Amino acid sequence: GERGYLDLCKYILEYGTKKMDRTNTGTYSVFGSQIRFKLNEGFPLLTTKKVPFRLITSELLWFIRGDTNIRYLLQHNNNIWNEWAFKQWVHSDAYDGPDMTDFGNRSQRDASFRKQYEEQMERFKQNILYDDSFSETFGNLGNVYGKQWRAWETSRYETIDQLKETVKSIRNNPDSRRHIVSAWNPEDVPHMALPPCHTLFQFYVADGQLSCQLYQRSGDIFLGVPFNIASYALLTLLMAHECNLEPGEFILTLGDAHIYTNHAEQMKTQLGRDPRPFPSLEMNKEKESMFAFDVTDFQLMDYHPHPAIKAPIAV
Ligand code: THF
Repeated sequence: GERGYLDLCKYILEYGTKKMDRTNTGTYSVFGSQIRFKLNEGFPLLTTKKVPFRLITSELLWFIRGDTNIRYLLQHNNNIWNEWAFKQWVHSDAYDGPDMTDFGNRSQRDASFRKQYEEQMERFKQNILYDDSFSETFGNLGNVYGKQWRAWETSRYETIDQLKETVKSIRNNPDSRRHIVSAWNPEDVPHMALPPCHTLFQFYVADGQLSCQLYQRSGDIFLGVPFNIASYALLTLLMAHECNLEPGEFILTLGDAHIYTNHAEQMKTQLGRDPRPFPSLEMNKEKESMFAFDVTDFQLMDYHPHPAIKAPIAV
């Protein structure tokens, strides 16, 4: 169940160090922790608050496609990466609207600014969706997950499809200890808007079961981590399906695990709720390859969460 997640939340609130961060929001933080989920005991989508599963599927399929442009996400009404692309636009010479410096923090403090921000964001989304050249320039987040997973660039000007190589190695050499996909490309890091939080993952095969462990360098425990858990659990199910294995465990290992100070009240509300059984997930088994899956190929069953809890994302 989600006990491991809830215990970590409680621990961070109680013992976390108060620490400033990149976004100037402030966090409670601990370094080095681990949560485990047995994937045959249900699909690990939190029940102590409602987590929007459809956003998780479209984001994961976006990574798997090797796509780094938010247009695909917007076409699926998924807004979780907008702020990152928006930032590139409002800081460029092409931007002609009101000053959007530090929009993340200002839009929370200042209602009239918030209105301006929402107008500009709406204009931005329409441009991404319907203007090809605008979306090429400002919708692309650079060498983020999709790029590193599917087309890592080598010094010989070749590309490595880490995901397909990993499928091959799991199938041909299941006992290998090298089933690894790395999103952390040190050459690219200085040039990225947001260096990858999910740094590296490894698969492991034993007793006909496929397990996955993710090393996440930085985890936004309230907003991001519930997404990250479900996303990698889904990736493990897809990989197991593709390699004719049963799903084993998903293990999340966290570097800097933090609760933003402006999420603390929401976190306490969530901690006051009793967890319910995890839902189950049905996938379209007619599709053999994870590269062929579509958002409509997943069906979540028996998901009965407590209500959603709103919180602002730190940008
Ligand atoms: N930035 C920060 N500060 N935290 C993150 O977790 C994070 N991500 C991705 C990139 N930058 C990040 C984006 N992932 C939500 C969830 C995951 C995100 C971004 C935003 C979010 O706001 N979720 C809401 C619902 C939103 C909606 O319905 O549209 C929620 O209540 O869960 C780390 O992967």
